[in-house]
Amino acid sequence: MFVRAIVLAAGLAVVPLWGAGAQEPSPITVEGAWARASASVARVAGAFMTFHNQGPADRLIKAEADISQRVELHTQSFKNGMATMRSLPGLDIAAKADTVLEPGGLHIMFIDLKAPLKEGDRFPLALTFERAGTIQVEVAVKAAGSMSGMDGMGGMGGMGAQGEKP
Ligand SMILES: [Cu+2]
Repeated sequence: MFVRAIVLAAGLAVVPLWGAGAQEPSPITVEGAWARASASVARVAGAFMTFHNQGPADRLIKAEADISQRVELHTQSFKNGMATMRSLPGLDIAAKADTVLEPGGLHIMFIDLKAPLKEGDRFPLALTFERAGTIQVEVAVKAAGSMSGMDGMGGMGGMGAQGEKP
């Protein structure tokens, strides 16, 4: 009974730390977070990035940023040559694998932008995972013409901060 009590206590001590996204290093890191610059009339923009997960399966359940009235998790698919998007309650993050958000697929959508996103801008984005807690990243805004985004962008400073606030 004594040993079991210690194990229980240790378990309880770890859970709140993870929930707060504090001392424990997150098993999830975020790389290359970028958003496409918006035309001055557009009220929406999408953001893309890669999640490296070294831990168990997780789920991205919330994204928050100050740049728009709403932030949603979206998936995009093509039907009869038309791109359609729909919002998801969460994005599944596979265990010990990379999950890629990219144009034409999964993305984070900013709806009712407060101001147009301009190339070279950066803004903070808070991502909340069911298990890993909240991770702060910095999103770099790239030219509206960055159609693929994933090509040749490696050295252009799209690396997001990870784990803790700057
Ligand atoms: Cu969308």
